[in-house]
Amino acid sequence: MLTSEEERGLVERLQALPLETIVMRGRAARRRTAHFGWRYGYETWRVEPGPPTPSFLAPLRERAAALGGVAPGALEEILITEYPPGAGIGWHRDAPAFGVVVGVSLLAPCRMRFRQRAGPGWRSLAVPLAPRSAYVLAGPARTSWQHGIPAIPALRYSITFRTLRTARAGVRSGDRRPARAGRLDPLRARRAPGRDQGAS
Ligand SMILES: O=C(O)CCC(=O)C(=O)O
Repeated sequence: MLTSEEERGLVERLQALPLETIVMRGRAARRRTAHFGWRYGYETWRVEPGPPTPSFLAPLRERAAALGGVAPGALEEILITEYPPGAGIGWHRDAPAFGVVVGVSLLAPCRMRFRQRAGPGWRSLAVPLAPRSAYVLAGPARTSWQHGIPAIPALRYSITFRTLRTARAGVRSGDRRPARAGRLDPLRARRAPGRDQGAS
């Protein structure tokens, strides 16, 4: 998706952004984020108008839109996430207010894991995310599978572009809440490195 030079340039820009620590259920996560277009409240589960998209992200949004099969302007929300070494993201589905997701992965490689209920347990699989690659979450991968990224040993950034299913401000959307793996399946919960969420 990107050359190494483009990746370097983007990372420099991302590092200059005012990234904020995520606080969920009163606990600070290890990853930091910035939202553009729309802002998702990790404590309120609300989607609200956010700051305008910086112009340096416009060319990448065009490429992401082509990959996701949507118009660039439809990718109304941009989420920048910085994962310091040791950070990941627990099992979740993105809030239902969002539609198609196109993600761009920078710096450290990682594995994106997916799981879906299958009888009393889970069916799961993992997809490697190489540096400078992109992925699309749409259809069942977006709506009926949860995803998560186990802790990464080195710095990684992701830029996720998302369409909005409802353009109303103040949409309350409870689905971004991380899955409580322990409540759903204690055996897997013990094994799942990404389940910590609040500490990710
Ligand atoms: O870092 C990524 O590529 C995925 C981020 C993600 O799953 C999220 O923010 O909901």
